[in-house]
Amino acid sequence: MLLVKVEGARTRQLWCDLLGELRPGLVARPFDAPDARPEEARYVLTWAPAPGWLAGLPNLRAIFSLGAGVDHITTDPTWPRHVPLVRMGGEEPGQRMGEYVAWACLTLLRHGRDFARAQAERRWEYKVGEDTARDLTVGIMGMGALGAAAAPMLRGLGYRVAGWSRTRKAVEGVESFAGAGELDAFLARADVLVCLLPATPETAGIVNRELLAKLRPGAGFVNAARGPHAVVPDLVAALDSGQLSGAVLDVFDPEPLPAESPLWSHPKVTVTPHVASVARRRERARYVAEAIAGFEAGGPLPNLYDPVRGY
Ligand code: NDP
Ligand code: OXD
Repeated sequence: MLLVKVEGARTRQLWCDLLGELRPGLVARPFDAPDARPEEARYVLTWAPAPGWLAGLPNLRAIFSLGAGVDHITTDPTWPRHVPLVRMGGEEPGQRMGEYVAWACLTLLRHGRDFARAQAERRWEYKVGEDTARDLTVGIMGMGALGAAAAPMLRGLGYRVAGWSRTRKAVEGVESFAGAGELDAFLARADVLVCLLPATPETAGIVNRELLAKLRPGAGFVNAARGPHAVVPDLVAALDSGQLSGAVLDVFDPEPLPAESPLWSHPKVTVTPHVASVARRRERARYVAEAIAGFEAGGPLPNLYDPVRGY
């Protein structure tokens, strides 16, 4: 049995219906269904389970995260660490994240925020910048599945692309920087900094005053990873001083972004509600169904969380 624990009774049922269709024989149930027995649960599909809930499932074989990030699961101190934790994968999340990053970089380049404000005030604001994408370097922090998918899309628009990761990468047309020792050189390249890192103790608060000061003056910033990566007062200070010319933010701490946050009304900030890469439900259900099929046939589970790396 697979238990689905996500918000909304109708949504839970939709997941169960899809999983049952894609893997006939798999009994998928909303976690709160009358016949959902914790001791029979072999798999769960979840986003942010209440702390302690996973620990109450004694016979789990795998946990499937609805998202590529799993911090909403691993922040539960009681989550069963001996159970494999599968991060969402497949092709669609990369395509969608690439689209979001491309849009965010272009909206920074082509003054999207200024035009949206001008339109809301019925103002004809003529503004054409000097640069084209070909004049700019996008620096992607986090060259994993999503960063690697975004890079060629940016290249296709004409941007130069640099990537920073823990280990060196060979992605065509992308200058690779690796580890803490190469972070400053990477930052010095970036006209637009894009954060696609996982949330780990090492990456918490990484986009702070010190880091922002190392970017080229007037750089843009895009955060589509996790809210805790960016220190909001430092971000606002960099925007106000002109060190940053603009920011596009999809993720916040907490979410939803509280109404009193200065980010909502900041003239240089575009806010989106954690929508950068939400793959279609059917595609995600297919990924889970295929992973279970492979696992039950004796193969390995894909895209596993590594407790040593923390992502
Ligand atoms: P991956 O695990 O595939 O990639 C993570 C990348 O970050 C890797 O390149 C890794 O390096 C690098 N990295 C991790 N820690 C460090 C570090 N300390 N220093 C330098 N580089 C580091 O993850 P994904 O690409 O699939 O996803 C990235 C994140 O995006 C997710 O964790 C999630 O938080 C966020 N996300 C946001 C979504 C949204 O809609 N806004 C949707 C989906 C995901 P290496 O390659 O060397 O291991
Ligand atoms: C995430 C996701 O991890 O939506 O944010 O996949």
